[in-house]
Amino acid sequence: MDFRVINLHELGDERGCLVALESPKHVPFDIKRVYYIYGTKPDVSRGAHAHQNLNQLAICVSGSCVFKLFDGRETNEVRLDSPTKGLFIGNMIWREMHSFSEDCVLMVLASRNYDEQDYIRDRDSFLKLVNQA
Ligand code: T46
Repeated sequence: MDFRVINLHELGDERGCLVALESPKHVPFDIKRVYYIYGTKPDVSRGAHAHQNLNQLAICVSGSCVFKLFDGRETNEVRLDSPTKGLFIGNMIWREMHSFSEDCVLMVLASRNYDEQDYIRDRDSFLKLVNQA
């Protein structure tokens, strides 16, 4: 499955911490877009889609949440709970995010501009596409 956890190097001194993200040094694609998700209500699940052509790196810069990833065969769960933990997600991975903490700020770096046509939001269509590949 095209995902992996990337440990982000923390630069710190007596004043506190800093994480710098540069592509291609730390992020394995050119960054075209950044968005962040916060104020997610308790018990809410987000996502429930896949992307046809998009690489992303997700980081909980505050708080925590869980990504459930599915490639049509296997399911994996990754808990993001540190600003030094990045989750890279490639193409054709169905993702759902849940268990958001109240203070969660989920920042996502993306390789392409926003394009609704790139989303597969219907699970049956996703399953058909991955099973024929
Ligand atoms: C993903 C997961 C991790 C925009 O207008 N521009 C954007 O760049 C994005 C990301 C979203 N939007 C609009 C589209 C919807 O009207 O914002 C609204 C909420 O987006 P969505 O329901 O797709 O959000 P999530 O949390 O379900 O999914 C998001 C990303 O869309 C998706 O690419 O992989 O986070």
